[in-house]
Amino acid sequence: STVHAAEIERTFIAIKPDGVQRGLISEIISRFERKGYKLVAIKILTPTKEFAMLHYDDLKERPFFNGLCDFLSSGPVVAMVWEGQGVVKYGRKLIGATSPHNSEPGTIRGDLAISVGRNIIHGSDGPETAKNEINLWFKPEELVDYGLDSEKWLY
Ligand code: 3AN
Repeated sequence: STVHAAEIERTFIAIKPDGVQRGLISEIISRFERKGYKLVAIKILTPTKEFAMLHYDDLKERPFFNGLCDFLSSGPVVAMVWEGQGVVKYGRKLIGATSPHNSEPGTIRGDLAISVGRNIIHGSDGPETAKNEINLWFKPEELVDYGLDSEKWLY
């Protein structure tokens, strides 16, 4: 079926410094790609601490906030935007529960991580957060457009 541009759902996914250092970039990308999602933006950068604090602003009251921001800004991060039907919610499913102790085998964290403070990947937790995070990390011109019929062979 034809999907109109306004309906195309996008989410922000980041491979955190531990995932990059452990050589898990291709493993993580391949899980999203094989599912049928489209990569519409990607870059690698080391965020500043100030930028990490903006990204995690909703967690600023939590006791682990400072350490979390130190960690996110400690090395290269792969920032991505993925697109496709249900990608926000299903992306969270691919990622698995926040604590790797609770994430099921078959999920990224369930298969690849053991510690909540080093859980290798971030994914937007809802459609509004996704929009805000995409705007924070990317300029509009950094996102590619696959066209209106880009999903015709998938669904
Ligand atoms: P998620 O990343 O699954 O959306 P959030 O938004 O609750 O989970 O937490 C954001 C990040 O904060 C987590 N990915 C994790 O790295 C870190 N975090 C969450 N809870 C803890 C905790 N109890 N101790 C240390 N870090 C934590």
